[in-house]
Amino acid sequence: MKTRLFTLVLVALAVAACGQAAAQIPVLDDLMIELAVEPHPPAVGEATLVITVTDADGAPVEGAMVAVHGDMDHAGMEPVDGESDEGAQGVYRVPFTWTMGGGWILDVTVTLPDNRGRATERFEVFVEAVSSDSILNQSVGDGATQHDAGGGDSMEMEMGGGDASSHERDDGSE
Ligand SMILES: [Cu+2]
Repeated sequence: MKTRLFTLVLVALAVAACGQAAAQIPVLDDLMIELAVEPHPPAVGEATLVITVTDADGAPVEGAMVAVHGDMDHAGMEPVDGESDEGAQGVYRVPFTWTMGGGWILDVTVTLPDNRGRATERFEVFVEAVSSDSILNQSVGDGATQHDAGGGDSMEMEMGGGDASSHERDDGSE
């Protein structure tokens, strides 16, 4: 009985401490948080999350700290976290890794300088199971095994073998 009471007191203390820390940063509901994923469409492997933050007037929010917490929509996966660079003109870039294809849930938290405020926005992203480097993925553009994830046709194809035959000028200096 005595130990149980002791445990309860400890838990109560922990909750109180958490509440205090959170209360120091006001939650903002007028920040606009937008997400773009590079490369697009998202595929297993390295990625960059491009997050644009604007205020109620549409002005870019500078000097913020942007953190991303990613979970898959099924159990048993390690979450993936990322933190932004310093940002410029309200655009922040977060290096990220899609560790598996499927449904992802991203919580993007923006913290203003000097803890003046904080906002969190949730995004859902579908990630192709095929690596972005795979030849399977690169042939999607041919319509062979098209898997339309409902997005626009913004697939970027990288054609191998640079065209080295630049213009040969005949400047007539003979
Ligand atoms: Cu998974």
